[in-house]
Amino acid sequence: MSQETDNIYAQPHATLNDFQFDDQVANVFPDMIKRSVPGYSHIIGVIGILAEQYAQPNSRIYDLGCSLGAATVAMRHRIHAPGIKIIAVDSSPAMIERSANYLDNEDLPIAVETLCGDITELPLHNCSFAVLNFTLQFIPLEKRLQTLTNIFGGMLPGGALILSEKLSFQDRQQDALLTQHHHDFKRANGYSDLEISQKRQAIERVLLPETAEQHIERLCQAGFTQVSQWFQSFNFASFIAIK
Ligand code: GEK
Repeated sequence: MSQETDNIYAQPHATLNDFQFDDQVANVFPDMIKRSVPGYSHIIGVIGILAEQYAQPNSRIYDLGCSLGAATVAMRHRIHAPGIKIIAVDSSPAMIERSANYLDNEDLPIAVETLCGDITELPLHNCSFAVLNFTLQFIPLEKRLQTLTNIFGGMLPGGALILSEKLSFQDRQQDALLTQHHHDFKRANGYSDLEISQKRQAIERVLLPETAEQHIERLCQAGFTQVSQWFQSFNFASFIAIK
């Protein structure tokens, strides 16, 4: 996978267009996400461990908004159950082209199918484990419940969904503090103030964070019976929801 450094916002941009998952972003994505999302590598590792636990023989696993397929790779290396197929889906052709190229050349027994498409319209079935790792935050608010209900509907009893998201907080002071510390994290990872502020402006109409309470309530509304937040670092969190 690409080793390129993310310097997309290092120089002043005359106009800041909305952030897009295009070729430029796909080329630097592994560096961008590791330096921007606290706990990202940890979450990817845990997704592998959980997939191993929840994968039911002869079922499917969905990596929804897979980007370059990091979660798929982690799961593929750990799952032992027979007859598993991983479906890795992303709406960005730039991401899917690169992930397909990498995943097709990995010589491992777990089958992987890559699909370029919109996860809000994806038919799911026979699913024992699904991953929304920092993807739901890019889905329009009005489509989020339907997307989760659809995942729940395609899931086998005992199946699990991992939902990781950037969070907002109802308490303004808490929101400001954790945002500030997230920026400290980015600065410590080599991003300048200009990069942080330009990225923030480019992404604010595209990435719509919600509170942990909103996520938990929606997961329950979609039908999941047991919902737990298992991870948080500053304003980034991950939930597990079980059918
Ligand atoms: C990882 N999960 O490395 N349908 C399909 N894909 C979508 C949609 C949609 N409607 N909307 C956005 N995406 C990955 C990281 S990145 C998170 C996920 C981030 C895709 C989008 O193209 C992008 O690749 C991904 O969701 C979000 O574990 O960049 O913060």
